[in-house]
Amino acid sequence: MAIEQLLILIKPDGIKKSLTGNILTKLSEVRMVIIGAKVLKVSEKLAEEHYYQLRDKPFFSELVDYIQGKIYGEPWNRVLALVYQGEDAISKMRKIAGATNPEEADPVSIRGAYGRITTHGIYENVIHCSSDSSEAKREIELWFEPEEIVKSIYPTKKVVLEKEEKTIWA
Ligand code: IDP
Ligand code: MG
Repeated sequence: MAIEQLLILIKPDGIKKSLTGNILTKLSEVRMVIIGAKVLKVSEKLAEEHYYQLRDKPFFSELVDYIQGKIYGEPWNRVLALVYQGEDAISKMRKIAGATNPEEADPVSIRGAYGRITTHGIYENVIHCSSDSSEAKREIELWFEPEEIVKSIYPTKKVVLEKEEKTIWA
């Protein structure tokens, strides 16, 4: 069995329903370690890149709005992004997450217990969970900078940035 890492997102419906604690408790059952975590507002570009494999689906634009929390507005329009690592992490986490369609998901899985299908037909299934190790690598590299992860997981390189503007504490 391999040591794997994966991206978990607590989606805006999970944030709005105040499920962060419940979801983290559920995820902790399989004893993976958190190696990265942050809260962020999802840009349209990030949303589209994250779900690019679904770009031809009829629900794509609603899905892009959903992951940005547009329908909820402030202060729910954000996600909690986490990188977990551990033995066989992806299949273990997917099992606790449950099936994509919350109505078909095991009722004790996260999606089965907390998800719903909206009247617009979007599966609001409260978390995202990478589905294989190549998708996990693509997603972690999309959502996180190398220095935001407390372990070295993928190859990195050094670049010198000039004239880069940065906000620091005043
Ligand atoms: P996954 O999240 O279980 O990996 P994907 O097929 O990658 O499932 O789909 C990404 C997200 O798009 C789902 O979590 C769900 O929110 C939404 N979604 C997927 N398929 C459908 C569908 O048939 N109808 C409505 N929403 C869907
Ligand atoms: Mg997927």
